[in-house]
Amino acid sequence: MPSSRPARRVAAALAGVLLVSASLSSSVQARELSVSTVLSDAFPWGQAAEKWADLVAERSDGDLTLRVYPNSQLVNGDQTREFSAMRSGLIDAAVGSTINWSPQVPELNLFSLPFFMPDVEAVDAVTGGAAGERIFEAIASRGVVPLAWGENGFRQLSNSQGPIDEPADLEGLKIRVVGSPLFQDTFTALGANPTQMSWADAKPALTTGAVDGQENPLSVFDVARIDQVGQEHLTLWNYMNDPLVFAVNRQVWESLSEQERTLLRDAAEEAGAWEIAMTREEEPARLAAIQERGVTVTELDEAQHQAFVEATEAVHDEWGPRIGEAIVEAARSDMQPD
Ligand code: X2X
Repeated sequence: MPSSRPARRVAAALAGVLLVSASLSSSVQARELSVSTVLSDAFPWGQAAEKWADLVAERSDGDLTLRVYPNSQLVNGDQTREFSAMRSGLIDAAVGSTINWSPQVPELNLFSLPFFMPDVEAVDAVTGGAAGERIFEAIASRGVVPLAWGENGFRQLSNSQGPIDEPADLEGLKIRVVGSPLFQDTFTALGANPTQMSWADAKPALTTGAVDGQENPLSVFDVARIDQVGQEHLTLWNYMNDPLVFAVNRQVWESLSEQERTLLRDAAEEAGAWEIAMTREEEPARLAAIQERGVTVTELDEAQHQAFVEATEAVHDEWGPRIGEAIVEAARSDMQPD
C-alpha cells in the first residue's frame, strides 16, 4: 500500500540525515597524518617512512594514511627543529634521527657518545634493552609518542684532504656536524674545527670547500654521491650509530582509536625492522661501490682505534651527566654479554 505524502516526506528527510551523517563519519575516519623525514626515499631512511605509510594505508583500507614530507621541508630545512615541530603539532609524525632530536631530548645523546657502541649487536642490545626503554620514556615525557626504531647507520668520516688514521690527521680540518653541542665537543677533542650546519647546507659547503669533511653512514655517502664533491678519503671508524625513531605527536595519538594505534605501532615496528635489516645488508655493496668510484678507504687497526677512543674520553665525562648516568649505566649493562 503506497505511503501517505507526509510519511514519505519524513522518510526522505530521514534518509537525508542518514546520508549526511554517513559522509560526516567517513570524513572523520579518513584521516591523513603528515610524516617528516630528513632524507627522501632514495635513501633507506626515506624508504622506512614510505614502508610505514604503505603498511598503514593497506591495513586501514585507506581510512588512515600517512603522507611523507622528505628533505626536512616541514621545518624549512632545519632538521634540529623537527622534534619541536612534532611536539607542538605542526607535524603529526616523523621518522627522525636521534642526532637531530638530541637538542630537545638530551638523553638521545647516548647514541652519539664516541666509540660507545662498537657494533650492531651492541646497538640492538641498547635499543632493545633497558636503556632503549628509558630513551623512549624520555621522548614520551616531552610530548611525543615513540613507536619503533629504525637505523641511519654507523657514521663514517670523510674528507677532501687526505687519509685519516689518527687524531693528528684531523688537526685543523673543518668538519661539518649537526645535532647537539656533543658533536662540537667530539671533533674539538680530536683537534678538528667543527662547524654546525643542516644537511641542506652540507653538500654546497663541501662543494665549495667551505668545509673539508663530514660524517655520515655509508648509505648516505653512497646515495648522495658525496665522493663527487671532493670527499675522496673515507675512514671506517664506527664512532657512533645513528638510530631512527618512528614517533607521533601526543594529541594526534590520543585522538586515534585503540585499533588505529595498534595498527600504527605494528606497522612502524615492521617498517623499522625491515629497514634496519636492509640498511645492514646493503653496506658491503655500498662500500664496494664507493671504492670503485676511487675513494680511498681507511680501516683502523686496534691501536689506531684506541688512539681515537682515548682522545675522546673527556666527551663521556662531560656528557654522561647530561644524558643521565642511569641511562648510560643501563646501556653498559645492556651491552654486557650474558
Ligand atoms: O644531516 C645528516 O648528517 C643526516 C642526514 O645524517 C641526519 O639527518 C642526521
